[in-house]
Amino acid sequence: MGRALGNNMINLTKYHEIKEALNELGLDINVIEDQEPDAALGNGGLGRLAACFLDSLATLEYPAYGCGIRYKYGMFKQKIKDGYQVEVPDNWLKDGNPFEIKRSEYKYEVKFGGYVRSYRDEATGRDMFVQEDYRSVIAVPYDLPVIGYGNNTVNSLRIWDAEPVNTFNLSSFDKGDYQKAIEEEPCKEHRRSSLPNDNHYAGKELRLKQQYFFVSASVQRAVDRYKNMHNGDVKALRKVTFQLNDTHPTVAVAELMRILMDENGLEWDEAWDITTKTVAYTNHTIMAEALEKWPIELFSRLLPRIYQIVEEINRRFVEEIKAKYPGDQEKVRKMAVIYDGQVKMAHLAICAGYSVNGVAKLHTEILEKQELKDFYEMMPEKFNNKTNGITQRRFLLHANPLLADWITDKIGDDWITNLKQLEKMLVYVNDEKARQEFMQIKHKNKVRLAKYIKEHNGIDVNPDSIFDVQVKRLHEYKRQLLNILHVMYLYNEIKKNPDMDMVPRTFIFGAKAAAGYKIAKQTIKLINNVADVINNDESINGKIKVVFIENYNVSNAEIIFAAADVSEQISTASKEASGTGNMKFMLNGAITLGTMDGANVEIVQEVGEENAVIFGLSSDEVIRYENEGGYDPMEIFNNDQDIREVLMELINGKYSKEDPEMFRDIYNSLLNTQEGRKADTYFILKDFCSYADAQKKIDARYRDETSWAKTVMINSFKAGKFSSDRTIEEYATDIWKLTKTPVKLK
Ligand code: NBG
Repeated sequence: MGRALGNNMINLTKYHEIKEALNELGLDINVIEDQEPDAALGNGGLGRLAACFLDSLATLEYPAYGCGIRYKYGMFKQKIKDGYQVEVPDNWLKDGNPFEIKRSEYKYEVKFGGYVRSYRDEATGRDMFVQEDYRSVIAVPYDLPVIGYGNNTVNSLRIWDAEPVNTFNLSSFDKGDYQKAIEEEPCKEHRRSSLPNDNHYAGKELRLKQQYFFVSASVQRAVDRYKNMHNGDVKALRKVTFQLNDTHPTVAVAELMRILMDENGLEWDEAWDITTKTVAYTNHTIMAEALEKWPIELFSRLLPRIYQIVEEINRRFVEEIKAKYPGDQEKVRKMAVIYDGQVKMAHLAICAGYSVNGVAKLHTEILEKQELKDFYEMMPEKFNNKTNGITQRRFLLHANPLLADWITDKIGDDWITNLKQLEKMLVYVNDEKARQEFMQIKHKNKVRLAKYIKEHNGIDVNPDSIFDVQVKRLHEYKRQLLNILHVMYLYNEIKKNPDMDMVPRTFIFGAKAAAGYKIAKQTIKLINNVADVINNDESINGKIKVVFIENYNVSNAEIIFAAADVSEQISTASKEASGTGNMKFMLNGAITLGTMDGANVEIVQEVGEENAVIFGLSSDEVIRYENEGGYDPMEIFNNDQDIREVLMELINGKYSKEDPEMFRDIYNSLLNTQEGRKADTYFILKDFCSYADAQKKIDARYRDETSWAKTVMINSFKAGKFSSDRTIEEYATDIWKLTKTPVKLK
């Protein structure tokens, strides 16, 4: 979520007044805002997208809740020590949180473990199921108000905390197992810390526990609330949607079935009819390692009743597959919810959901043609695309007050709730004075970032250099490595040719690596070591500087986006489902240097090819190599002198005098097939030359001040499509089928 104070003042439309009042008191609003810790309840684009959606839902007055966990420790704080990432716990609640309201009146019990006892209910003649000998946790909600922009609508982000059950688990206690009953303190782990992986699923039991914990509580509450408002009638629940944000909350499918059948007495068919009209699924990645699959043993031990229900869903679904494709066992193997000893959460979400959407056009096409092909063939009507967006309230109005005020002076403030209005600014692209003003604002924002970098990293950067920025989670597919290898190459070029004519460039990185992701952490160390060598080499006259900004988070991101000239969006084509940083850079007037991946494709479509710099393999080419082979990075290494030189520097101690072997793993990952993983899985060497060319184009284009200003202004003013307001309107209309005028409930 980032910080709440600034955003709340903005959405109450009182930011300017409060700022002035504080000024009169001799207080600086920024200093006050800096006192608040970021609520780091997620870990990357997936979580921040949800935060933007909440802002848009409230602004558009749609009644919606965000549901999550009140983690005691959020995403770790990153310290850089000696060039290495060190993870420090983020105790964000230690001084209390003024932006939350505890709602003890909405407590729920969540049950884990034990076994399922069944009996026949003589009165109804139905088989009933009860969980016995379980351990339970009490889920207590805290509501964080989500304020709509200037409209008196306040929605809630509801995050669940875990408290111990007052009475001990009775059956353990009866068996004299007192020690067991008190020792386990089952509540703690359910909210201990957020899990730091982005686009990677580690299969930890804790994760499934946390998922069921908050999903069960949220669904129980939603059903109760609905019944309270509809005279106890649960049957019209289909008016509600549970929009599953990736597969993480997919256990909601079975939990809803359980609540409808076991607690409300519905028959399977009735419950299934409701469930399949209330659940919808958004897919956020095609990365194989991100797909959640739970071993049956773990799943059924932790959630015995839920497992029974999933088994029955699977049995019926497999029947359907067989009916549609008689004799085709391959289809069953590829599509079943339970197969090979595993429960496949994406398959559960698709088979139960009434909608399946991707998060950018290209991503949705890849889902339909590749990853989810069989499902698309069987139920094409469920599939649709909802290209991601960002909220301009945080990422322009709050993050970049100079630009926001300048725009408002020119066209009024309608853009705050209708970002397409920015197109009215396009007339200023051909206005010399306006161009100068735009670039002066960019310059001031670069000075602001330079100050931040000086204070936090102790490095002097030149605001007249090109600020070339890559900030996002560290992942091999995002290819921070390609960026830093190119910096190493450029450094070699300058050393060979000290008079080389180039615009000074500051390469800025910011990224957290998952604590257990070795090669990602090694990449951070490499960036810092390269920075150390280059920044201390006076012979290059400050032509390049490299900065790694510690602890990249929502708050410093706001400062970074506003100051960027170049937006690095260089993922291996097909791997980045959408990206949202790309949109934040664009909105603030940066040019995209990127591959044709994720939402970059649509950004280029909006601004025109001439207003972006595109390079590298296309997603089709990548997918073809992956399926058919034919790529050999060693061939490039052997034939390209510059690339070989750079790669040798990974293992000759140039950037690691104390230990020349320090970057051996990175070197190996590029050149050697290891443990079933192909050499250079992410096509870094393959794309290197075209990336270096693209970088040359950036240099050349920046020299032409007029045309550069035009380009970055066009980027900003054509960002209208990428407002999360547009995305949410699409969800509301196409998926949830909500009416345009929301009904105000008493
Ligand atoms: C991420 C993708 C991004 C995308 C966000 C939001 C996961 C699983 N996926 O490309 O990698 O922008 O989701 O959709 O974190």
